[in-house]
Amino acid sequence: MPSFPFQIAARDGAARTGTLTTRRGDIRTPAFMPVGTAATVKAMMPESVAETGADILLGNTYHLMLRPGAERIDRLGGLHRFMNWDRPILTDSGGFQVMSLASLRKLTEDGVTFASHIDGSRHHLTPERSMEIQRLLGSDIVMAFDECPALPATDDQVAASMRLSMRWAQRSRDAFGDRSGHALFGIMQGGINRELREESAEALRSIGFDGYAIGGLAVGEGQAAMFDVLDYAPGLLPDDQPRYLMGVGKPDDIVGAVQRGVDMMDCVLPSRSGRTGQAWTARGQVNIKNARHADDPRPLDESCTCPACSRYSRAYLHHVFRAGEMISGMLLTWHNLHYYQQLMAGLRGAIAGARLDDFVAVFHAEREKGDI
Ligand code: PRF
Ligand code: ZN
Repeated sequence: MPSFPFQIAARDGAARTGTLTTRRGDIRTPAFMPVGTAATVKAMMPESVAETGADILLGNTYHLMLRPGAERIDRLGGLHRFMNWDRPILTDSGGFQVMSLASLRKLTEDGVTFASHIDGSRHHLTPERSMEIQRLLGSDIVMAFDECPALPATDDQVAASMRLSMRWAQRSRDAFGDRSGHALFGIMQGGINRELREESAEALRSIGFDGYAIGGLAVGEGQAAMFDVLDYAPGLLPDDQPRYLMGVGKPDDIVGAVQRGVDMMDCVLPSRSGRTGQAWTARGQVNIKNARHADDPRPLDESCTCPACSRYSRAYLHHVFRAGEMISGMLLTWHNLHYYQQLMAGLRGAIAGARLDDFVAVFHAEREKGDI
């Protein structure tokens, strides 16, 4: 029995819309999860994140184990209480972040030893320790401990890495045990190789998880190669359980992934790009730094109801970005998260109404027009 009931309300082609029910509230799918790496979605109050329409946040084992420490968060009542977010939290398991952020990494069958990117201190992370950290944090959806090979990689390297991740998936399952009210998701690897993806899916299905993630994509292979994998990978996973595509993506990546049967996604893009002056709208990307906005009294996006668009002009957003004011990152992050959640709501409505193809056609046509 999966820990969380997953009710699929409607389907359109390979796409699905439904609800994942947790003790901390419902997650409407397809769902976009904002990233709250260091126990905060940067530049946002948690109640504002909820107002954008987010049902669930992503947290990170790697960052929180280093600072402020999982045992400390546990003593302070868990991550939800610590960061004042009472809805569901999914935590990534740490291996992927070690490989992209830490130095002096040493990978063995047991796990990975590394030096902190913050102070150089030495740490060891294993499937068992990752499960313990995610338990101490109080994570609702725990991710299995995996390894994602850096590109470029040969088929032999990708195969060896995937098989290690599958052995770690079994150890994650064993260490997680039986925790009612908490779900454990497995992570498929295998790069862009179909046989390896099939082998990985089979290994995960025979272990048995509450949901299944597709890892190892959006790591530099490009959208066409990613979509080629997504044409078959979701279909290798149980149809009646949630499928989560990790670290994706741009709005058009999200739309393509949902069309191919993905139920959940996360990405730093809307929050990170908000802090660098990039806004996402139905008309594509807007760079608020650009001098053309300096005298523009119009809102960033005429059709958007977020605070940045309903209360401020492009000229103001341009000014505060140029002046380095903190409200710049706050307003653009709010707008970007709002836009992403509106996109997800649009996708859910279109799937429910069996008009996803029309929705996607309009999505692409609007972007073709460009920002005015
Ligand atoms: N594994 C884990 N986290 C991830 C990934 C992965 O493969 C990716 C790949 N896009 C992002 N985050 N554990
Ligand atoms: Zn807006």
